[in-house]
Amino acid sequence: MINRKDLDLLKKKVLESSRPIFFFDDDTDGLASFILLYKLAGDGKGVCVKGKPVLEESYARKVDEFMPDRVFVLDKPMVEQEFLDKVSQEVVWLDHHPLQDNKNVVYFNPKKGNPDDDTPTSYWAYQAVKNDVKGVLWIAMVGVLGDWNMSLADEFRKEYPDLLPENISEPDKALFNSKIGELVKIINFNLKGPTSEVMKAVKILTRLESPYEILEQSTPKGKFIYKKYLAVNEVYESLKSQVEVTKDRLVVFRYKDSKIAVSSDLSNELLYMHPEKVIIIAREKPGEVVMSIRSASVKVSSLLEKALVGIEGYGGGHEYSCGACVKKDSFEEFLERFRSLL
Ligand SMILES: [Mn+2]
Repeated sequence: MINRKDLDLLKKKVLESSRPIFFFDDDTDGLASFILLYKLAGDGKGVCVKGKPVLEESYARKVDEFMPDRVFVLDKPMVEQEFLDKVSQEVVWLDHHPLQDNKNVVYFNPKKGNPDDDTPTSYWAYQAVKNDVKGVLWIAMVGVLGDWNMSLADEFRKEYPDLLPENISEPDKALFNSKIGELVKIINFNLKGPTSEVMKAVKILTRLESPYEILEQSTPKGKFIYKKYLAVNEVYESLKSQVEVTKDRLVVFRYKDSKIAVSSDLSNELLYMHPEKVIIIAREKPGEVVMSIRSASVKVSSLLEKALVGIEGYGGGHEYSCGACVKKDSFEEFLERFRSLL
């Protein structure tokens, strides 16, 4: 866990910044972490870091352009040391992925206290700001649940019993069978597509006051977010309908780059529908194939590690849910190896 003293230090760092910049991961956990800290700061700029788990050196240019007084990195598993060395401002990094040993950074991670603590970034951001920023529990819940975690469920249920029914205690049930799960999907789909569009949606999301603005489309801002979701969902549903599930234990679905990356979402939903299968959703990009791999019972991250030996590519993640990228020419060989390991 991250103790109270560190959470207060994080809060102090945010409050003392008059012009902070926030680099956040392109999922609901990253986004919620940003919105929570941004609301505490009352000012600043958010940058959604898409596509890769690492914050690369090239993002130092964004820092030079904006000239912030402090830099925050939220929910990114890795940061290139060159980025930290280039940036002259203090960098504060809040994350919950496996511990890194970078220098020149103030690093908050629950794994420092307990290596098994996976509690999402937005949970810690919420604990840091909750006494100072009101009405943001639903945003924190969207972030935490989006990472398949129920840490805020009890607190949330008390305030929003209609969005999370009493009988739901598992994250997958909450994600696919409740209003708060629907909200996670809606907000998540607003993070898909071209960065300029994403940032427009993010700006609107920072200004919402209630989840019902979206769920009931009761304000123009809520309507905007819902409409973007519908457009992405159309692409998503069409891809989903093309997936063939046979007797084979391994379900592989390969699709071409359609500007919208939904592999992670699709693999999660397919696993929910077919919990006995091992799922690989592969998106073709020029020259490479990017995959989301899921299973409920097989530790796919160790299969992945073995299958990647000697192949041009990389990957990693959690035991039952991971991602990988291989060169297009190596994809078939990778698949063959993965299948035989399985
Ligand atoms: Mn996360």
